Amino acid sequence: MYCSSFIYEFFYLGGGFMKDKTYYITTPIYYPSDNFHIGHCYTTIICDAIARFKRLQGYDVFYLTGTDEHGQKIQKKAEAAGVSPQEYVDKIVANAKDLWKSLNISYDKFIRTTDEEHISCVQKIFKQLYDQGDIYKGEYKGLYCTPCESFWTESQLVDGKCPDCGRDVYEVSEEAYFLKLSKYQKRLEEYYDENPDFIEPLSRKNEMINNFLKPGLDDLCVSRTSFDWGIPVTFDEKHVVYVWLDALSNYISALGYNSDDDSLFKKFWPADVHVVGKEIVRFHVIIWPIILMALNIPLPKKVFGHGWLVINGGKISKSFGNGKDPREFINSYGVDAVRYYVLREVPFGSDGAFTEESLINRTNADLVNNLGNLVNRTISMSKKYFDGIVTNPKVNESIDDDLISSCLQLHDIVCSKVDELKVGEALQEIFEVLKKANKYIDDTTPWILAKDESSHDRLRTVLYNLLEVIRITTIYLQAFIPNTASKIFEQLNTKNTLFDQTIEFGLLEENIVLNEPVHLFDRIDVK
Ligand code: ME8
Repeated sequence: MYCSSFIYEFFYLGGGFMKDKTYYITTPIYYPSDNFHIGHCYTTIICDAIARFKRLQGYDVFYLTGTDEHGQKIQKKAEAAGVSPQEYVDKIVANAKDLWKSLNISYDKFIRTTDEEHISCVQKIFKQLYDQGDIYKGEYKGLYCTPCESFWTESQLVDGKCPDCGRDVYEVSEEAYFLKLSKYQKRLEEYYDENPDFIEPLSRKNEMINNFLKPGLDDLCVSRTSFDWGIPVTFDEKHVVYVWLDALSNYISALGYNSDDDSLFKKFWPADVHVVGKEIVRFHVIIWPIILMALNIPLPKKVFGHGWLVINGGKISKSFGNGKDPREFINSYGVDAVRYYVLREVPFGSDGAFTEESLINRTNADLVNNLGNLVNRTISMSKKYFDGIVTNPKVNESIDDDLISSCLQLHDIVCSKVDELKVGEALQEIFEVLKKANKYIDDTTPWILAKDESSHDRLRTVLYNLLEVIRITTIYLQAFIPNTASKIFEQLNTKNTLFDQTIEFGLLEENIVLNEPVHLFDRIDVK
């Protein structure tokens, strides 16, 4: 007894040998039917900021993203392009990885549903669910468009015709396997009741209950025979696994579930949060939990459904063709301006308009006028008046107190905002403190203190306080705008950049010499 509890404490509760705090965060796996647009960047940047923040806090983080590569749509796109589906998706995945690199996305794994481990994991899941009676063979009835070779449901039709080509559709049926969702409905409802934070924001939970659970769940079609770009069902080879069972399983196949090495699964599952767009919340809070219940696996702790970036009132999307290549924004404004904009502009959970004008205004107001100005003024004055040598003779005045206490209060505020996934609000709080620091410069008038030798010690303290605010806020900013944060640390020349070193004011080392000021952001002219 003594021994086992000792082992438990040593290995799992921070004996230093193994990290005890884990955090698993995922984005949806996107369809590589076309190159990604700023909407995909939105989810991926938000998850990246949260993952980076958790790493700063000392969590052992696993950040997963990837691509959902099977299905009829991709098969058709590939045919139209005259290449095999695999060649088609390979090209888009290479482009996506390059995009994530240019946005500094720090994912731990990029899963592709064409990965061998994923395929074998899904095949085993399908077989197990079939063997235990949760999947059964039936008949799939749908409306078929012959020229498009596509099945549609009644609600997808436009004026009773194929939504793709506008031609007539015919009722047809095909043999298919189904997952018994209805069997698990009651357990799912109980799970929602017992875990009030499972679906966020709350409005999405009410929508799920009213629109899907109350009318009663229909069993889900999980295999198809009318196309073959999918994972073959091992015991009935004319069938391929139909999208959502394949796609959702990525969250556990990526961790080695059902493979020879499931150590990551043991370490990181259940996920702390699946972050998804609002249109796919229902798959994540109904189908996914039911698959997991059937497999006897714990459910993820949270599914967060965020709103959409919209242009002229409509969702930015591949099919609407209004998704500009995000690299154009990165090239014009810089990676951190794009990251900052998507993190700060839209309250997480709501829809928000994406306009280049608001990106420019946000960059000028916050990054140029506030952060850039503060860092540049402070470092330049330290260089000019004291050759960049940092000292603090502690000639304090009451005006310092508000700045110092606001800066120290940030720790709790920012941590709890990130825990609530309110990254925009976390940034807002940080930038409020930066604004106070700029005002502190205006109020303490260092250029006047500099004129009188007897005020030089006060001037040293003023500059020290400013540098210390910059040091502390930059520790947080590493999660959101990592390139800029490293440029600031380079100028500060400090070693005290750990997360825990935000809770004490005065840790900037005395007698270090600041490096030359570096311009952080250019003002952008409104077109
Ligand atoms: O749905 N605003 O893939 P998908 C905000 N493969 N986010 C947006 C957005 C916008 N305008 N447009 C896209 C799929 N997104 C499935 C997912 S998961 C097991 C399978 C983001 O390529 C948002 O996260 O259509 C949305 O949920 C996702 O991209 C949809 O990507």
